[in-house]
Amino acid sequence: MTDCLFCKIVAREIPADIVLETERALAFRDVNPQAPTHVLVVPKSHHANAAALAQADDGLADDVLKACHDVALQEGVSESGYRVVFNTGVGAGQTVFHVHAHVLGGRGLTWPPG
Ligand code: DGP
Repeated sequence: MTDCLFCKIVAREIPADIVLETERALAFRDVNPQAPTHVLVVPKSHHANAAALAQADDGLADDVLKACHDVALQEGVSESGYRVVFNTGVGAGQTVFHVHAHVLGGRGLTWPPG
């Protein structure tokens, strides 16, 4: 998609601190981190939200979730615990409409989230 911020990051048209790349997913640090580890994991192809990702072909959602866990391992938060969040829809706080998983860790995480 031409006018999508995260498509532009995938295409390297906008810089990002990339921490992991697979054939179909890209992970980069959130510009406004909410925890010591705060990484966004996106499919390289454009899907607006988690519902669209779930309906994508060929296990793309699996690839994104595996990339989340690989990020957690790489960041050293897999043992202490981490959170994977898909804000889905404006009412849930989604502001960028290219689906992205927030991988948060490195501090205590309270429940329920705000
Ligand atoms: P959400 O509110 O769930 O749609 O999350 C969008 C996240 O994207 C938010 O935490 C801030 C992050 N973000 C917005 N613009 C940029 C950017 O240009 N670069 C990076 N790395 N992150 C961004």
